[in-house]
Amino acid sequence: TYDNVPKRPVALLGLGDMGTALARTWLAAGYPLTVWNRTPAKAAALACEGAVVAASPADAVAAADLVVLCLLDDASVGQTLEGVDVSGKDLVDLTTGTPGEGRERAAWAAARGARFTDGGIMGTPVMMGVPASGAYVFYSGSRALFDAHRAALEVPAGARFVGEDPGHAALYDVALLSAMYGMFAGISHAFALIEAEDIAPKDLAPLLSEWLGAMGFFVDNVAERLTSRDFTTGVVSNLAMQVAAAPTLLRTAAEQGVGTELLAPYLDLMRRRLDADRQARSGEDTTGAITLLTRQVV
Ligand code: FVH
Repeated sequence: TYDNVPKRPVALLGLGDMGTALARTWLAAGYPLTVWNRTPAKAAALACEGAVVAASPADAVAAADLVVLCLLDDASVGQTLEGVDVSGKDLVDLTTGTPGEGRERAAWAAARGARFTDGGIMGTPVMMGVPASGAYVFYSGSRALFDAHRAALEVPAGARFVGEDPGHAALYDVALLSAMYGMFAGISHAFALIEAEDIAPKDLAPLLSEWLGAMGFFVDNVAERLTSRDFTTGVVSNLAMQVAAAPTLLRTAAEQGVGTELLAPYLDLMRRRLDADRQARSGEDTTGAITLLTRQVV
């Protein structure tokens, strides 16, 4: 789509696993690329592939209008850019951080005369530059920056701009990652249950994938209930039944000699929601339990 767009230089600071993968996609797409990494040895291979290796963060920043950061955490971004003149630059921070860190970094950049867009990468290094992988990046902050560099930003992965609040890219990123870890926890518990039996993990795997896929409708159901604030059960089994069934899940774990530390917290949340007003809430689904997490019980 962008074959006729002039390829303006890109500066990339951070050559860990992800930074190196990003670098290779820009080199492969023909972008003039300057790189910097705290440990210079990690830049050697990229130099052979066509990247210019900067001697310092300041030299890297000076080499391009678009400056991409892909470092370990926000503290390392602060350390790397300490004392560097970023005025007039367009900073894109692909380092994973919190929404608050994104907002503070945007204010930090604005105070130094730079535009800022934060990014949250939804993908792994091997997925970069592979459109079929489905990887993409949430961006938020300066829309003008995003529009000006969209072609370059879409080289490693898809680009989804989620608003001018510089905290929102991180918020979407962490929301999806948090859900992923909840799913990983459930999957881990399921495999632990069969561990002591004559059941091969590969026999459970397709059943688990199929079931998790079938439960995907739950996401939209929760969104509808949170929007309407009507937690009455619709397509999901009612809370009273689910709380009544929970001990069976816990007793099964005990029978199998499996710890319940991954499973018990959510079951307990459902129980607490029901116990607070059993009569009113037995006909709800599980969505109302979210209000216990946000401490805004309705
Ligand atoms: N790898 C992944 O699967 C995930 C996918 C989603 C997004 N994350 C985030 O991307 C950031 C970078 O991740 P990474 O995989 O490249 O991480 P590492 O391989 O550990 O490389 C870390 C780089 O950060 C440099 N660094 C660390 N501390 C400092 C510092 N104080 N000052 C300057 N640079 C620093 C480190 O340099 P060096 O150790 O090679 O000298 C690496 O370049 C990250 O936010 C993920 O959450 C990746």
